[in-house]
Amino acid sequence: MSRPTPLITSMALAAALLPAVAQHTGHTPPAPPKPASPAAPLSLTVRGARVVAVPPGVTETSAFMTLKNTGAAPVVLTRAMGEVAGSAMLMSTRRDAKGLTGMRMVPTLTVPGRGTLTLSESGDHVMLMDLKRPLKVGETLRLRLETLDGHRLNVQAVVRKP
Ligand SMILES: [Cu+2]
Repeated sequence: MSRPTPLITSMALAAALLPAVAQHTGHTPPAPPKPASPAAPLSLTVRGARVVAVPPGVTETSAFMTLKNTGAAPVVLTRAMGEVAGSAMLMSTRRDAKGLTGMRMVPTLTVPGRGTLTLSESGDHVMLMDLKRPLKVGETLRLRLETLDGHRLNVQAVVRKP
C-alpha cells in the first residue's frame, strides 16, 4: 500500500473526523453477544496500536491497530474498552453503492483465521467515547478487547497526532 502525503492524510482525517463526532453523539453501544468460556489460548497478536490525539474539548476519538490471527479459527471481537474512555464501540466503515462512506456501530468485528484485521482511519475501528481527560501525544493508554470465546486481550496504544 502506498503512503499518502502528509497533506492528504490530514485533510482526509479532518473530513473523516468531523462527521464522525456528530454521528457518534447520542449513540448507545449495542449489547455484546454473551461470551463463552475460553477453551483454547487466544491466537491474536497486536501491532501498531494507536489512539488519535484530539483537540481539547473533543471527548471522542478512534483507536487503530492491526490484529493478526495465528489460529485457523476466526476470532470474533465483541467488546472494546479503554482506561480513559467512559465507553467504547466497535465500528465499521463501509462505502455504499453511491460511493459515500459511512460508519456504523457493529456488535462484532472478526479477525479471519490465519488472517489479519486492520483497524484504520478508512475502515473498521474502535471508537473511544466520553474521554475522562485530555490525551497527551506520546503517552501509552491501556485498551482491552474481549472475544466471543471469553478471552481478554490487553493492548498498549500510543497517542499519536492524526
Ligand atoms: Cu467511528
